[in-house]
Order: sequence, then C-alpha cells, then structure tokens
Amino acid sequence: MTEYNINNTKFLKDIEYPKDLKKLNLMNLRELADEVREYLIDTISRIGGHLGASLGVCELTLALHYVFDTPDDKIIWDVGHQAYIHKILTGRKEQLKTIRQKNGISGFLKRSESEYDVFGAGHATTSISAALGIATARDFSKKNFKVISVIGDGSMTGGMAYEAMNNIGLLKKDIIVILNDNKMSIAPNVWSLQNYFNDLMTNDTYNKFRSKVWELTEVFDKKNSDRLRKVGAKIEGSIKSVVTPGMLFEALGFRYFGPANGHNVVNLVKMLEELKRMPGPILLHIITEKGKGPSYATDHPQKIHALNPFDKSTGIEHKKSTVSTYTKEFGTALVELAKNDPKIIAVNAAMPDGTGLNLIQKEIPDRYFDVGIAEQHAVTFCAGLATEGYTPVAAIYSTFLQRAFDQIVHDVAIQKLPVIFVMDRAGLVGADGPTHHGAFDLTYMRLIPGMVLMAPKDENELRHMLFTATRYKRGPIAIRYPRGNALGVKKEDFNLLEIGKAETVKKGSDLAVLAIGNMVQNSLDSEKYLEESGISAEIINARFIKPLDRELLYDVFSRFSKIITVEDNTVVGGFGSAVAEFAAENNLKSDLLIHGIPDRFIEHGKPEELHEELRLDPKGIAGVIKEFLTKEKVAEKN
Ligand SMILES: Cc1ncc(C[n+]2csc(CCOP(=O)(O)OP(=O)(O)O)c2C)c(N)n1
Repeated sequence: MTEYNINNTKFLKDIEYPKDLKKLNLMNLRELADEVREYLIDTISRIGGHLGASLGVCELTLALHYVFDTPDDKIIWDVGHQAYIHKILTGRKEQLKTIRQKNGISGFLKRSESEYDVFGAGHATTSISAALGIATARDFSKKNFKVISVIGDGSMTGGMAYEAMNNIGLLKKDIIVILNDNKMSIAPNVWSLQNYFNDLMTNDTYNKFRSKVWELTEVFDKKNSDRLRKVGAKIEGSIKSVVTPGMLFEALGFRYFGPANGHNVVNLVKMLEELKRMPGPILLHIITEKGKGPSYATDHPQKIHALNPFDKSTGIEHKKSTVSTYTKEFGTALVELAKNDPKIIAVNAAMPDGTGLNLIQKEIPDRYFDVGIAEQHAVTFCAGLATEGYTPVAAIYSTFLQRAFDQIVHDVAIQKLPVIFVMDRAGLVGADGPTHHGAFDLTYMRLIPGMVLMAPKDENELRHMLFTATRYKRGPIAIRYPRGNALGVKKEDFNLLEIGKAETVKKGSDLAVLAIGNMVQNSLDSEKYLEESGISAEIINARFIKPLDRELLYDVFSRFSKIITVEDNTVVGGFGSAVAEFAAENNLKSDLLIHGIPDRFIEHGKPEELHEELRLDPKGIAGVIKEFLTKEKVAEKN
C-alpha cells in the first residue's frame, strides 16, 4: 500500500510544534484530527507499535497542546503508550517512522528525547504523583505554569493514583487530572468505580443537570465567562448535592467535571480554556473510545492495543509465527494442572492475554482473577490465599513485579507462604525498551531468604518447573522465562524436578559454561563457532539460581580452571554473582567470568539486535569465550 504522504495534507504538513497548532481555528482542528489519525495508522501499520490508546486521545492531545503553553505548561502522560500523537505534535512527526526501532525514538515518554516529555514512563499509575511533585516544585520556585496529568481508567486501578490524590487534596495544589475513560485497560477494565459512573450516567436527574452545565460551557466565551462560570458553579454545586453526595473525587479534594465527550475537539478546547483559569485540584473526566477510527480498531480494542506490522485496511497482522510462545505453553500447562488440582488459583495484574492466563480464564473462570494494574495487591492477595491452603500462581511480567518487592518479602517470604511467581518477559523484551526489560528479577528474587528461583531452558522444562512449583509447599517459588517463541520441542509429560539440581547438557574439556534459561540454548548454539577454533566447552543448564547445585559446582570448580556464567539478567547480583559468592565462600580458585546484561539501562531494539549488541547471542557468547580463554579483555561490542 502506498505510504501516506504528509505533504498532501491540508494542515498536518505545516505542524511541527504546538505553536503551529495555535495558528489554526477550532474547526481546522477537526480536520487535523483526521489527518493525524490517518498518518498514525499508516505509520504503525508499517512498523508496529501501540495504536489503540493514541487513537483514543487524538482530540484530547490536540486540545491540550492547543490550549496550554507546552512545554512551559507540563503535560504528564500516564504509562506513555498513548503519547504517539503528542510526539507527532512536538517535533517528532517524521521520527514517528522510527518509533520503537533500534536507534529510533522511544515508544514511551522519555525526558532525554524531548523537552515536551516532562516525565518518563512505561509503567502505569505514576502521573498524578509526578504531577504533584512538579506542582510543588513550581510553587517553591514561585513559577506560574500549569500541570496536567492524563491518566486512563485502567491506570486508575493502581493504588498510587489514590495515594497521590489523597496527598493533592490535602495540599490543595493547582493540578488538573484528566481521566481518560475508555472502559479498557489492555483487556476490558476491572475498575469497580466504573459501575458507579455507569449508574450515575444513567441517572435522569444527574443527566438533566449535567446537560445544562455543558450547554453553558459550550457558549462560554472570554467576555462573559465570569458570569457564566458563576451560574455554572451554582448548577454544578446543586448537581453534587442532589445526585453525587460524597463523590469519591470530591471527597479527595478535587473539583470534578464531566463526564464529557473526549472526541469533540471543539468542546474540549472550550472546557480546557475554562479549567485552565480555575485554581485548586481539578479532575476532568472524559469518555473516549479506544482505537477511535477504523472499525477493526473500535470493534477489537484489545487486539489493537499493540500490534506487529499489519494491513491497514483490515487490521490483520502480517507476521504469524507457527512456533508456540513460552506464554502460551505456561497458560496451557497451568490449565492442565488446575483441572486436577482444585487448590490452584491464577492471579494477574491487568494482563490476561500477555501472561497466558486468558486460557484458564476461559476454562476455569472461577479460579481466575484479574486484580487490575495492582501488582502489589496481587502479591498480598496471593499471600492471603496461601494462608488458607490454596496454591496461588501470580503471573506477572518480570518488570512489573519489581513494584511488589516489599510484598514478596514481607507478606510472602517471611511467612514462608507457598506462592508461585511466574515472571514472563524476563530478560531483554525488545521494542518496549528500558522500562520493560526484565533485567533484574534474578537479582531481586535471589536475595530473598527462602526463595526458590528457576529458569527453564525450553518449554518442556517450563512445564516441569510449573508442576514442581505446584508440589512445593515449603515457601515461595519463582519461574522466569523470556518473551516470544519457545524452542518448539516435542511436548513431554509433567516431571517432578529435584529442587536445586542442575544438568550437564554437553561434556567438554577446555572450560565450563554455566548457563541459565534461554542462555542454555544460545550457549549450545555457540558451539559451532567454538569448534572452528577447536574449543571444547562443557555446557551446564543451571536450572536453579537458588538454591544452587553445590555438588555440581564443587565438581566443576575442581575440573576447570576457567568457568563462565551466562545469563539474560544484569550481571549485578544475578546468577553469576551467586556462583561467585559460592566460589568465594568455599575458597574455589578457578577464573570466573560473569557474562550477562551490563550494569546500565538497555535501550529498545529487537531482542535479537540487543542480544547481538550485548554479545548474548550464540556468536557473541563464542566470542566472549574465546577472549576469556586467550585472556583478552572482554568488552561490549559497541
Ligand atoms: C505497572 C504496570 N503494569 C502493567 C502495565 C501494562 N499496561 C500497559 S498499558 C495498560 C493498560 C492501561 O490502561 P489505561 O490506563 O486505561 O489506558 P488505555 O490504554 O486504555 O488508554 C497496561 C495494563 C504497565 N504499563 N504498568
């Protein structure tokens, strides 16, 4: 399909920065919204990326940059996956074509990328807290800019939103929170307040009053706005006393406005002009449609949250792999186990499809829980279940589980509760970049006393590890595995693994390679490059990061003078560190090289590209081994 040509557009061709927007009249914004949508869809259909959320905030983004003086006024986008149009309007129109590609712009907000990206994100529910920090600093410095947080209803399921609102209510800062309500998280949202709004919106009395207020808003103009504002405030006050006494946001100290149509750009501009002049904490609630635009997007908002390259007339993705993913293999194995064990309960935090728990959701819905974007709560919820003899399986991406570190320590591990942690997207995840790489889980899980920590070499071992975990009742146990395709090995029956037992997968004589998880296969595949140089490596699948296989390690240290550990985790405190500690404790003297993700944040790119860059692909591992054997300095490739 031919590429969308910006030069042929009426308005978009002349828009580079928000100042260009301000030259347009209100009616032009409507046409611009259509052009922006088309450009966004065309670009993402070619390179893939997040789509639905940005389509849903097209009018809001235009209105915000039209009304406010960015970057002096600060817009803080929650998560940041909905900020593609913000990027288009803030000097990155052409660069959109590089979004999430190696060396291209980030798929999220990034302070180093643009002064318009006020606060970096990727994880949800941070924007209101950040807004309060910025507004407090503003007041200290006696500056005079506006602070606006934009947060989705999905992100409002995270506790930090309420912690921040509670704090703002007490401090009474001038902050505008825009609640973008599209009833979707990635999956349909699980926000109980949604029912409250639904009831409210179908309440006749409320609607009568509300339409009066918004009729007035529509005719607001600068000349008579004061008078109208007073009338509006009176009506607004009466609505609240009649229909919404004790409304949650009001109780938290916010003036609540809405719900308003988030796709009417003209009205949005008028409303924001008004709200801009009001002091104190304000919450504007807008209703939008995720994927607003083509019918394939509005009909399937979950599918178009993030996409591989796709056909822009149908929304169908081009690339469909035939090899199963670790995610799917985990989801399938869990269903098999849960069917025979009524104590198994599956818990996830707003990622049913991403974690593979959609399978148990379908098969055994009463033992499936989506708790919202609430990883901390998910873990303590599991701890509670475990006290009553259930076997909770918390399936949470490695990067998001970082949020629940204290709950894992305090609520689970100290009480030795048998909670199973399943960490998907461990290691380098690719296009989502540094906020999403699962680079730290081996480190943060390993340091917890009593934790059992495993990583499978392939999907069969994942099945065995999950089975082993459901039988292990002595405390917490965790499994981590990477994003994407598994190895495609033939399915085996469940096998009980001995806790803390590694396996030697290939004998050798020159050095020992202790590998973990997906690095076992990469180490095996490095063989062909090693053989060329006549190097014979013994390759060990460690399986367990904790406890280590002490017996095997004694043997390896006694037989080899050179040992290398390979992991898809930071080299700080991970698997290699565990082996180094073991060697130090036992006075074992072989040369040890720890190879893994270096101690810095890794940018986005395809996982293959990143593995190559960090020398974690087969060729890279072979190179590191050769240099180690010849005692050359091991350095990163770039
Ligand atoms: C802590 C955390 N957990 C999970 C996610 C994965 N995630 C990304 S976007 C999203 C849904 C956000 O929904 P909402 O805030 O309503 O925005 P929408 O996409 O609907 O515009 C989720 C769960 C995340 N980014 N951060």
